[in-house]
Formats: sequence, C-alpha cells, structure tokens
Amino acid sequence: MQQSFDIFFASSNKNKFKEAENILQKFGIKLGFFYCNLEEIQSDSINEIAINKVKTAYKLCKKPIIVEDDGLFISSLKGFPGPYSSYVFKTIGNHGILKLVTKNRHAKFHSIIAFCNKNSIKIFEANLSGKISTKISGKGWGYDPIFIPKGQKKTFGILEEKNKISHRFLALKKFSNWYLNK
Ligand code: ITT
Repeated sequence: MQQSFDIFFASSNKNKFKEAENILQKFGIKLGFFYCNLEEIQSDSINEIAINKVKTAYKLCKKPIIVEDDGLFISSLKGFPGPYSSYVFKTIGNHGILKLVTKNRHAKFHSIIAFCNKNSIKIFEANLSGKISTKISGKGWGYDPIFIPKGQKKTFGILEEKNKISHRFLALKKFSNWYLNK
C-alpha cells in the first residue's frame, strides 16, 4: 500500500529523520524520508548552509521538503565544533571532545529547519543550552552520550524524553505552528 506524506525530510542521517518523524507525527504531519547526501557549501553560517541545501533538495525531490542543519557549540572552545559538528564527530568523536573540554563545560545545540516548496523558503531556528558531561554516558547517536540538557542530570543518551525537549523538537514546533496555520 502506498503511503502519502505531507512533507519530505532530506538527509543522509536516519537518526535525525526518525526523531523528526516522531516529533511531527505528534503535530499531525506525516513525514517521508528522502535519503540523499547533499553537498554542504563551506561557510561559517549554518543558516546559509541550510538554505543552500534545501534549494538543492527541492530540485531533486520536487515535493515540499525540509532539511535540518545542526551544530554543537561549546563555549570554552569558542563555539567549536559548530558548523563542523558532523565532520568532528566522524573524526575525533566524543572521546576527542571530552579531552578538549576541561573547564567551563557549557554548550548548546543549535538547530535550523529550512523548508522549501516551489519558490518559497522559510527558516526556523532553536537553541538548547546544556553542558558537556565528564564521561560518555548512555547510548543514543552523535553527541547524545556527552550532552546534558539544562535542567537535567542525565545525557541525551539516557533521557527518554529527548524528543520532547531537544533542539530538534523546539525548531520543529516553530515550523509546525507556521505550517499548520499558513
Ligand atoms: P545531513 O546533513 O545529511 O542531514 P548530518 O549528520 O551531516 O546529516 P548535521 O550536519 O545537521 O547532520 O549534524 C551535525 C552533527 O551534529 C550530526 O552528524 C551529529 O553528529 C550531531 N548531532 C546533531 N543533532 C544531534 C542530536 O540530536 N543528538 C546527537 N548528535 C547530534
């Protein structure tokens, strides 16, 4: 049986899609996965990266589509890894980050959701403050085992309510408010 989707999510990262699918389902929006490895332009602005990506994704998919660009910004490292979060995770990983963070452990996750349909592009952003844990804790994916959201004692790798509080949830909630009322 063919499923019908309201919007597609372009990404090479199935974890991001699954969380976005779960979050948008609660807002009554059916999300389809458009697997693709979109080239990222070199830029210090994740906003610019997301706009560029969503335009390319729309050209390929030709359906209403969103891309999400995230970054983990660590205060004591002057915002590193920021726009380079994906590359840094694949290279030095969580063990490498833990070695670099020694004093001020404050960090934030930033999420940008870029939506494109025909000629219209909309951007939604959210930040989630927290801190880098002192050791790897729990499972999850990406930086989940080392990120403790503000107000919590456990990492995203352990917290069951990640999808109710994450940077992804906050940005998708803004998107849903706009999408459902437009
Ligand atoms: P696409 O660009 O193909 O969507 P990506 O994995 O490269 O996939 P991003 O550039 O948006 O995605 O994300 C940067 C990295 O930040 C990502 O690869 C993870 O390592 C990390 N990350 C983002 N959101 C996360 C989350 O909720 N939990 C843990 N790590 C996360």
